Amino acid sequence: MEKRKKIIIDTDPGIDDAMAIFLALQSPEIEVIGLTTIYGNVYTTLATRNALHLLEIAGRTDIPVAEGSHVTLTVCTKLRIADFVHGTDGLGNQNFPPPKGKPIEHSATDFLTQQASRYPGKVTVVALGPLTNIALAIQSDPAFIKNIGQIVLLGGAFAVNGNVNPAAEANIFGDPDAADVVFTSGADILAVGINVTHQVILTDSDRDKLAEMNGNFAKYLCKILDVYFSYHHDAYSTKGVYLHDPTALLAAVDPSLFTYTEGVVRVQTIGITRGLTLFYNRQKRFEEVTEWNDKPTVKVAVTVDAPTVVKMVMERLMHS
Ligand SMILES: [Ca+2]
Repeated sequence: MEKRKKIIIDTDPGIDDAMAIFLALQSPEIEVIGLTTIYGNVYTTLATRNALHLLEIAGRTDIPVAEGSHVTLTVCTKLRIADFVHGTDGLGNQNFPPPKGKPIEHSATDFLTQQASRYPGKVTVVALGPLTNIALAIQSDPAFIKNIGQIVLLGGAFAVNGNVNPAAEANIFGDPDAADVVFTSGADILAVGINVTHQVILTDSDRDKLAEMNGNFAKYLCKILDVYFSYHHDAYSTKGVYLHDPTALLAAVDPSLFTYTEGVVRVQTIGITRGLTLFYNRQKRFEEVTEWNDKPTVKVAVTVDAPTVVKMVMERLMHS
């Protein structure tokens, strides 16, 4: 049992976050030791409420929820909230009753640094929202980047257009300063961008199959997925939805489903390209000193075995 990878999911639930959380709980390879919350799809207060609610649906109230930052790393309160993608409640406008549980006393940042130092090298953070909490953990505890096993993050648009605007992907756009801190921190990082997750589509017919299942998770997800499917039909004309967060979660469960490249990533923090993730492949050695020099490298996912990812998502969420 101790061979199971310990996972903390940093999340802004969010419909695909809900799928990723359930998927994590259904994955025998990993042990979810906590959820930390962040704004993104909804404000942080609602993200915390939704995280508690999802654990109650799953019957896993033994898992602690630590509330994260309400503002960006630069203490900006003007946040971009994607409630038009996920519903105003973040969970498909179902107006679920409030959860009975409460978040723990510790902040997300404290929880992250404490767990990393308690199990050095053994904890993987799966970051499914803007990276504020992770950046705060890096800044508040110099040992965090050494103690944390790996940070698998859903973020960035590598050599493709973003999904907030042509430059930026939503999680990075949510807090570009935090993202740049994380990418240049020296921690072991695997970034899964929308160049990869846009290959992983849960189709309308997959969803119909899910609807026929009696499993607890399948039933619940079918209720909340309507809003998400409508948004995708309108915004992308796809016959399905992108499995952003579940795909990133599976990168922590089974990295062999992906190929990746390694290089330096910097994030644009100002101007019309704010939130742009720029990957330096190190194939040219530049004469002049650049902002990419002497920065640690990160892994960036390049390809994904999409059929297997979809199959795993379906199988694990069907049976519960
Ligand atoms: Ca998310």
